[in-house]
Amino acid sequence: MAEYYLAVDLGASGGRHMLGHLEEGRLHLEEVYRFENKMTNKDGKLLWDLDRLFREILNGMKKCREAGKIPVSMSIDTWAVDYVLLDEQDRILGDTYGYRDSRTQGMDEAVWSVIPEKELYARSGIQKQPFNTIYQLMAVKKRTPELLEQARTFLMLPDYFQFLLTGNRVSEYTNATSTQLVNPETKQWDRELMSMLGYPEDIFLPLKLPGWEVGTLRPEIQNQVGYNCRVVLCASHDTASAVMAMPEPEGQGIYISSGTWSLMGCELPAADCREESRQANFTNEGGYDYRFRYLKNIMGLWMIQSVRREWDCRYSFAEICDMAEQEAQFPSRVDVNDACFLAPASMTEAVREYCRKSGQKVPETPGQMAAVIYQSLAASYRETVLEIEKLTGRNYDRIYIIGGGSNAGYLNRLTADATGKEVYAGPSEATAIGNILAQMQKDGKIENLSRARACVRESFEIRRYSPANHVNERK
Ligand code: LRH
Repeated sequence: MAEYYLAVDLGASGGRHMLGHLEEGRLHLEEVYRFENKMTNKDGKLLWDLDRLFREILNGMKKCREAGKIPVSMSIDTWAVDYVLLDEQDRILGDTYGYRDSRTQGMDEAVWSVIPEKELYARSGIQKQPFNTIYQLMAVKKRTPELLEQARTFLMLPDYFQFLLTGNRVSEYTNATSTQLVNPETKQWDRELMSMLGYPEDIFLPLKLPGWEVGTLRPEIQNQVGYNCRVVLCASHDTASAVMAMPEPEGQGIYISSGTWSLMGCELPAADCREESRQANFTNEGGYDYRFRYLKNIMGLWMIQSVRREWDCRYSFAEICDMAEQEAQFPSRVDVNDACFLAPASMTEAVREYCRKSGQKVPETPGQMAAVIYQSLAASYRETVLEIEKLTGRNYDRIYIIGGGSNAGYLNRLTADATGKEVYAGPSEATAIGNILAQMQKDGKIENLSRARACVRESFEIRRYSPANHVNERK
């Protein structure tokens, strides 16, 4: 009998339940449930609907029973930085904001008035993003200080959902580092920093590593889903799970975890908190086995997802790629990391406006719009490769594109051409795979990360794109 492991992978644009099991050393993956997700605009605030997300988590768990595939364990990962504050009765205090909400405007200055920006980076190794939890908490402190006073527990979103499942409160390390409140040397909460900022330190729980057993399902949950199973921590920051599934055993090479964001970087054994890294806006996120993801956030397929929604989802992603390819000669480019693309009222208008202001040709058709976005993303990948090579003093000959965005064949080719590197694309379900691999390692089914990555390479189709001559073949 196969032993199934369940990954619940919640992304900003959709969630999925994936079951994985091993067969003769290969990982088999099957999707049991999928649902849409997005931040909702409530009275001008961008919020997550956690009740709905939790119902969807349970819906997917029920599907496992219906399929007769009851997992031996499960784990949840989500996007980083967002969190809840719980009161003494474990009820959520206030709204659960999504990271694109503008309440953090000006909060960087407020944090830097306590600890200068350079010092904060040297101490945390985390890049400046307006939405880092450290700035979100400053917004709470400034606007609704009573919530911080009433708070008894701080949990990141995967920790919160796993608390609802098991009744046990646990804080997972990789996702905690995205708060910018963890020290990359001690790998523990930076309680001194918290107290400097006036954040209540006692609401932050001791950090636990992937593989930690959170508990089993509460009786009420068992009744609803029809079974019991263990809940185990994976690397609950989705990007940390995705990078675990890089199909290269030693983790050498540059990766792009491509989804709503493009997270581009390499793995380092220790955080690089030098001033040069800060200036290039590289981050050092905590990873599995205490490896560090030295990477940069690039705006990513969010731009394509947004224009697609504005076109009423008339075209599939594959069609959008094709239309862009037909407009390959369209000349305009945008800086994809410009703040104007983070949460615009209309993405198509934001791209047009950028082109207009910079004196470039304004894209009119969907094909032209997609061409501008894909080509601009590839240009940004090129710059980032140059920065990584300069900052690490190493040359890389390969780029591994993992995650849903690895299906964008046109972008993969553009990336190979723009960077001059061999591009290896896949697996597209990297995050769910990484999630499952952490659970399997806990159970001794797979020895270590290097074996896990070799298993990914042997189990999934990885497509190769060579620069310039566009060779596309099975590795
Ligand atoms: C990708 C991701 C990324 C974070 C962002 C908030 O889903 O977790 O690593 O920077 O969301």
